[in-house]
Amino acid sequence: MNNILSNKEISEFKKNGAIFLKKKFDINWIKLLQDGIDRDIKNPSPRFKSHTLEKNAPSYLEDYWTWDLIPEFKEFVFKSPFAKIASELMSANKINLVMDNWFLREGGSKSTTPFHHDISYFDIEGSMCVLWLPLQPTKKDEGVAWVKGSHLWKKLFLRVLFKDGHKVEGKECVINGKKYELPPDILGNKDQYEFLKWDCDLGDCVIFDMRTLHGTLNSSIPKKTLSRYTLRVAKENAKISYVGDWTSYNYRKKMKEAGYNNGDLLGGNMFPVLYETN
Ligand SMILES: O=C(O)CCC(=O)C(=O)O
Repeated sequence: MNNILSNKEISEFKKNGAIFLKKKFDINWIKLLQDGIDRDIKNPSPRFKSHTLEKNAPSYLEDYWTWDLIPEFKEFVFKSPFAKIASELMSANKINLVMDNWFLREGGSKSTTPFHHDISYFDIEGSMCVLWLPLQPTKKDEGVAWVKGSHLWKKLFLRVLFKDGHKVEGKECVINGKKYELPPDILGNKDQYEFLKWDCDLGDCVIFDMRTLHGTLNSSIPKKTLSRYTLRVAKENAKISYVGDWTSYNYRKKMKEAGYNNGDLLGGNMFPVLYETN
């Protein structure tokens, strides 16, 4: 199969921790995902939540791990070009699904995304990347910004709740030999960091390393409702690693019930193979 990406794009991803890709997803994929969100909102999973505290205010909504509940998401996960693109970016021979979710910020919502990196939210260790695919044209100050090169800091930061107030979960600690630190105050020290952010038309996307810090940089409030589908995948050799009670939320329970133990390679029903080289 021909490569989708150039060597330049792959080395930019490895160096910067995030890359903007133009028109890699056909409009039919975007429409399918919009339909998926509509279906999910009518019949949400138990994980669906609003991160907005103020009653009756425009909300910031999310559902996750719904690829096996929503047929539109399942089709995208298994058939879209993302798994092949991820294999090229991570020089992988095999790509497994980690988790999908979507975010929707209603026009007028004051809720924002805290700066965080996704690696701390998952009971998995290994090379992973994330697709961020806007489902409406999204200007660079309406979406998320990435801290350039932060995937190479060799740091792990405590998880931050997306709910308004952005509470940090847990205290600094060492788990399985890994040190978890308080996240840096990015917004209070913007001049110390270099940010990556892009205007996205329909079909454009950003793919980022699971360790790259990202969040809302600009406090402007979106006038129109904006949504995006995000999808996390792992390279071969990624393993289950339960990292302590402070990350324990409802998918951990499902993983344990399904028989996933520390050190198991990804696979099986919850983390199926999406792409494999011959
Ligand atoms: O797009 C958003 O609103 C948040 C995305 C995000 O932070 C993530 O997927 O980790």
